[in-house]
Amino acid sequence: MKTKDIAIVGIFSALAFGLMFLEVPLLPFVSFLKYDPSEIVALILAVNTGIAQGVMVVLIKDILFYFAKSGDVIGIVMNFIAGATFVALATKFWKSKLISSILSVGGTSALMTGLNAATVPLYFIVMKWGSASDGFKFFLKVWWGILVFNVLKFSIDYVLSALINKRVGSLFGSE
Ligand code: RBF
Repeated sequence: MKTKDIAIVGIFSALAFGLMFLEVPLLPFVSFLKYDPSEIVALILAVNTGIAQGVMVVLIKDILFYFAKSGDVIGIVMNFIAGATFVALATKFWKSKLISSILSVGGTSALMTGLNAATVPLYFIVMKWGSASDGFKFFLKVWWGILVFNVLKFSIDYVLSALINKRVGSLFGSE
């Protein structure tokens, strides 16, 4: 990465970090899942400069948010895996919006729903909500809600990123 790339990653990370405070739960029965628009900033940078820069923005805003607000390792790691996977898949196939949107939204949502089978039981123990088996039973009840949350979150991110990028993409000398 050149000096200019590092400066841009810094600016975009600061912006994404700020946006992460806007987190809202989309579905009341899985309120530990929260939507915030910070991945939009990472995806716009990624499609204009490269996947590595976008993933760096997701990583830096998550580390900052962990220390500034959340203090929750499981939540922040899940947020990073979801954001990095989404940005990488969407950017890799960005030339075809149909393929890119289906692969990134579908792939990230399937992966995250699968990972939740393990992290929800773990989260139950950490939060003292119950045993791992209570957590797994809860997962079996709400797995489709977790899937819907992810599809909603990343569909919103994808559409807004594509729309905003149409207007600001030229600032990077592309699109
Ligand atoms: N974020 C996602 O984008 N997709 C997920 O599937 C997802 N699963 C999570 C599971 C658990 C148990 C926790 C605690 C968080 C998860 N998150 C997920 C992150 C969450 O939505 C939020 O961004 C973080 O907790 C930071 O506040």
